[in-house]
Amino acid sequence: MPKSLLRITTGPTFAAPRKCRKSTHFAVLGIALALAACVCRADEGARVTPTEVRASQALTQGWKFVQDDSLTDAAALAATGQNWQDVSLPHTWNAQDAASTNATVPYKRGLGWYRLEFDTPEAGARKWLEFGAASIVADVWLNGQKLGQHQGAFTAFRFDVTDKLAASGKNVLLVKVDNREAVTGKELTAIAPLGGDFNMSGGLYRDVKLVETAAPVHFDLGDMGGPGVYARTGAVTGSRATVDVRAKLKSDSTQDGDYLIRVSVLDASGQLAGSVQKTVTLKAGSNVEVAQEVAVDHAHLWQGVDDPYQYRLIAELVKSDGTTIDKVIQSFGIRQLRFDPNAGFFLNGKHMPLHGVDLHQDALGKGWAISTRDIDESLGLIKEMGANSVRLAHYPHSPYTLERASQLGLVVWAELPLVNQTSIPGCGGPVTDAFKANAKQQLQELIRQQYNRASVAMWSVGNETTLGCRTSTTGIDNVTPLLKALHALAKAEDSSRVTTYADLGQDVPYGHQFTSTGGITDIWAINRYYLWYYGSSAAEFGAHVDALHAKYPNQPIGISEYGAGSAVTQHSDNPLGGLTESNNTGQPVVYQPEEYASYVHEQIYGAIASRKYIWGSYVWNMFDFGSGTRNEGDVQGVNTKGLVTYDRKTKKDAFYFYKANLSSEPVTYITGRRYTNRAYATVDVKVYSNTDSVQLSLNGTTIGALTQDQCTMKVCVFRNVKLSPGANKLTASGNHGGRTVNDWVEWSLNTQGVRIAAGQYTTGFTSSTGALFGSDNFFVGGTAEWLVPKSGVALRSGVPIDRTAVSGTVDPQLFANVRRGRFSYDIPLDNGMYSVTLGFLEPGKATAVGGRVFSVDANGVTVLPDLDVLAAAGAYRTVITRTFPVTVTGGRLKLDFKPSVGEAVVSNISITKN
Ligand code: GCB
Repeated sequence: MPKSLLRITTGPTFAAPRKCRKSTHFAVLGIALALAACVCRADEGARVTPTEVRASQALTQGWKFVQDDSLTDAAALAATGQNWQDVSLPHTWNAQDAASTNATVPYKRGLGWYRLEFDTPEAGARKWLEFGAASIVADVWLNGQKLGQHQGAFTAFRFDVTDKLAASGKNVLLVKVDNREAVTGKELTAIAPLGGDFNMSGGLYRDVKLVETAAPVHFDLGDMGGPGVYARTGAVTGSRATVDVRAKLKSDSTQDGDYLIRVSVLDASGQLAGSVQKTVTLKAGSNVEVAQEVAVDHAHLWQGVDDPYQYRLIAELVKSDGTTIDKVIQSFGIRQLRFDPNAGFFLNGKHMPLHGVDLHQDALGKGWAISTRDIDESLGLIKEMGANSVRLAHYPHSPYTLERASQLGLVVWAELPLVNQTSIPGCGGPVTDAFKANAKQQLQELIRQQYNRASVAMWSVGNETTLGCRTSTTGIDNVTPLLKALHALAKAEDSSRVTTYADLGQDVPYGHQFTSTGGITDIWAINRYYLWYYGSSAAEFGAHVDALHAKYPNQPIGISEYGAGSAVTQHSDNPLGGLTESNNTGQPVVYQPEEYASYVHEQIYGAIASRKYIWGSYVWNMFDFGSGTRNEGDVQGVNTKGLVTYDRKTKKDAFYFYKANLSSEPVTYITGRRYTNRAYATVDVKVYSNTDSVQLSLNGTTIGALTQDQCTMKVCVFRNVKLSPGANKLTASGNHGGRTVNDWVEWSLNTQGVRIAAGQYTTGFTSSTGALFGSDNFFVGGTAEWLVPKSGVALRSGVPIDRTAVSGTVDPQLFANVRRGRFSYDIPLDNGMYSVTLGFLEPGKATAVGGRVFSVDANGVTVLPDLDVLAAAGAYRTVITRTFPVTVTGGRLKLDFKPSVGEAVVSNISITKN
């Protein structure tokens, strides 16, 4: 702060809040710092009102728009916009191509031109144009004069246009918005983010306003898009709290003047809870920062979702005649945040593990041009699920989102858009000064613009910036210095909050040994996709987190991402039956059954919840979202890891797993409800419920009941439920303190016998004869395998993939996977006589005749002795089948696959009743 400009005044008398008279007359002290102050009691100064002094005109209607990469600045300035499209804000030209579930072409990244004619407002001393955001770079002209450029897609920026507005008649505002991709040699390489698994909608996707101040002296509108007034909780002692407030002032006056800066805190009912004031002399043209402390007795704390109480903080700039000439009004919560490396997160001293979700800012058919209703809908679903925190990935979200999160009590992780890379191309390149400067600028904008939000608990300086960066092999670490600089900058901007970071995969085996990021920020968090991109168990995940916790014993650790893709039209009878298809690998279809994702959430969340040192965790992601490079599940151009579909209409099963665990509302939810045409007559019915006990009935007949202690993590499983041919109505009734919460599903069974696609975790493949195959089920032991890997570690291993096609069958899909090893199938069947057909092929090219020999027993009797598939088929990946009769007497058929050389294999099993 330029303290030399701050002078104690010679004693003008300011009208003060009622009964606050004694210190309203200021003494001449002649020193720069100590200023006279007055603290008002809560019953005083009732005239402080939350009424705006500034005028503000929304510039959202009447825009003309053209997306045209070839238009030059000169041509655009000369254009009248006559043939351009009529649009209103928020707007993006990527509403369709970047936000659809069927994105077949890359979304358009280029130049968008916006033109608006508007009248000069009559009143107002200073006039500022305020842009909520422009993605990614905006060049702005007013009446042909360049106002400037803003670089960065997510933060607000303003221009003082007082002297550039037309004296009379229309003003012409022209904005060039550029969302081209960062490519070597192009200017956008200096702007974060340089990468990311999400679409960057181009356009003026938030609002634009013309703000008029009443006087030439005002709270600073030129402070990186911030409000100019910055408040934070000081001390909380007993029921008394102090609020530290910094006000930045700007004089655009030609004269020096004396002003009173009054800061008041109003409670939720509008009563004054505390007030303080100071006088300053503002020299013509100067900037001054004034720090004050407001005391609030009987402080009502902001206690997250339990009690998101907010005050209103009102900063007033008062002239010597008592007129309030500027006012900034901010919602404000009094709260204290603490992170402990061993005990996690505390809000106002109360332990509160953060159970959250990650959120992007897009919506189906809208991209980033979302409305406040869209935001309400998204946050409403997060609240409904019972989450208490949200990570606003991977960039600054809108002020409305932050305001609503604060109102709802959601603890917010706010993030700088530094994603995946710090240089172009990739990791080998140095971080340019321009890029560093831009990252710093965006971080300052983020912090200043969101500083006053009660909900914001931490500033994240980036996400996965180590992608592909192996300092050990490149000898270059272009991540650590930048993260350290950003951490230091965040602390300088706001020492009241912690910094954090979302790490890609430090110390994860599976080819993720990228540059380490632990130990840089105050707290830390890790993005980990065990059971999805890598890893085979939650125990493995847990051991990994424990090891990182031990490695950084003083740095609180959280889980910033985990999750799995899922399609609501793809299902599984047994999610453990096959291998995950985790990303697009050029395959025509990438199957992501909903039930597998539920399994991942149950497992990983279980491991998280049992570790008390983890300060918080975030599901990736609350909603499916647009990501151009993806082609997975039943959608294209979408990341499918949402707990809710892109259109917000379908809550996937996993949503209810969390709701049962997190919400205080009673939940009874039968999973697999969208898997209606069942492949198997015998099913395990899984109910998510937090009620005291759940009862299940089938077609009106009670099957059984489970009490909560017979369930694990609110997962209650009714085993071996036998469906009848045709329609089956299953009803679950949860009993919750005398209240009953019901759910029902209707499944049909239109198949007879049992058909199993071995090694496959997706159900519903139909043979050329119309027979329905369920996913691999009833197996004991063995390992699932693809013939041609579809994703995961196998694909990343660099080992060439053998794509030899399957021959000798019209149903190659049923032979795409195998179960291998020494294994059995224990299949529930009605007693009777059956015919069993097993499908085989030799999957491995390296196997020679005699290299794989096994026998198959049915209920203890060898039915296929010494089978050598390769010898029998005559060629590798050529199908053979073997059929044998069985008689079932004890309600089960046990098939044992017993290798004598190598491993046994099977591709599919068909059992039909004679
Ligand atoms: C991550 C990234 C996130 C991706 C996510 C995924 O680690 O931080 O941006 O979308 O993984 O789905 O792979």
